[in-house]
Amino acid sequence: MVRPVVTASQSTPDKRIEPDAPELVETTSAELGPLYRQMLAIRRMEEASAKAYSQGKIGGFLHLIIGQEAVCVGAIASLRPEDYVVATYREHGHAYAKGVSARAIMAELYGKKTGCVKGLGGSMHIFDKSKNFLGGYGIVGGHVPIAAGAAFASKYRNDGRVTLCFFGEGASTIGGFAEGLALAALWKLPVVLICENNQYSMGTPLYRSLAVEDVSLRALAHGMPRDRFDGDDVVKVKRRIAEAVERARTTGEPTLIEVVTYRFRGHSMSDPGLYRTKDEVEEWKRRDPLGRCRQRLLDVGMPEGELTSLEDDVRAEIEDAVKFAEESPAADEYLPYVVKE
Ligand SMILES: Cc1ncc(C[n+]2csc(CCOP(=O)(O)OP(=O)(O)O)c2C)c(N)n1
Repeated sequence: MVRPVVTASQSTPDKRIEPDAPELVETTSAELGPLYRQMLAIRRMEEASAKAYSQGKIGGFLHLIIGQEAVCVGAIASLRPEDYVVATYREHGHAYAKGVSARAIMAELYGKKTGCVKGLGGSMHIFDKSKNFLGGYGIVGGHVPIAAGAAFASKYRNDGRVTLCFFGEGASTIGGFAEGLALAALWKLPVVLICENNQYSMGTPLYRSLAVEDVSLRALAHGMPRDRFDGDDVVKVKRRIAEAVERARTTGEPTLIEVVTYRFRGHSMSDPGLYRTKDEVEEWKRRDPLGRCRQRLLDVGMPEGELTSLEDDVRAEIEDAVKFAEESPAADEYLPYVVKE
């Protein structure tokens, strides 16, 4: 059963930017090539970590983003290096797109000293201050006020930075989300709140957890601009998020954006995903954003040979990251761990 979407109240001005446009967004191979490279590297990194996890080389939980890569890659491509990103436990791809190396991420997953959190954070706590990647959080929705706080600091310092905050549709029912949203709107904080609606919170489909399935409508209660579109086309994601980033940077106004997407695998490695039919998963795989991006790259004129060498380069990068993680020393065993500058 799919419930009808409730329309916005007439008394609240709806600052939705533009209706969703189904047609392809114009691009060039110079723009699309690097985006495809990042999406492919994230896909290969996630596949390599799934393999290592099933071999017992990675402990704890492991939440993969396979199928959703266009969202973090497109969104983060609209940022400057000094901008901040705050994400959930499904954040390996976001960290990579923000500039954290595959070596540092993979070593962190392996619990090695050379990881970006010295092997003590693991999969859900990737963090890299030097790249302005502010985590990696395991408490659903608990990181939204943290993102509002980072944006508050930018406003206070007048440093012109923007914060992107990623979360799932399940997080939109949590108190931390409501508090972060309210403060961002009230104080006009330069933050873009991005709901990656992959349609399931663990095994719960969205129609069983949300009375109103359009998460972006929450913006209306706060007089905040909103947007909602599908996450199949990485260039579209980049363009639409860039509008919100620009607004945050120039006017300090926050935006709530919902990107509809799909995860191909279970919630985490221990989830066989029995709550979805094979047909449903196959249908979404057919519109795989990675495959579409590859085809688009050929369509806009990247020669096959160039594409193959890009893909070889990605394979080598991820193989190197795995080797690096395997050969690195284990994290220090004893806590409390004192981080020295
Ligand atoms: C406060 C809190 N409640 C419950 C959990 C257990 N939990 C972990 S992930 C998750 C589902 C969240 O779904 P969603 O926000 O849609 O993100 P997705 O995993 O789909 O990316 C839940 C309930 C948690 N980590 N934190």
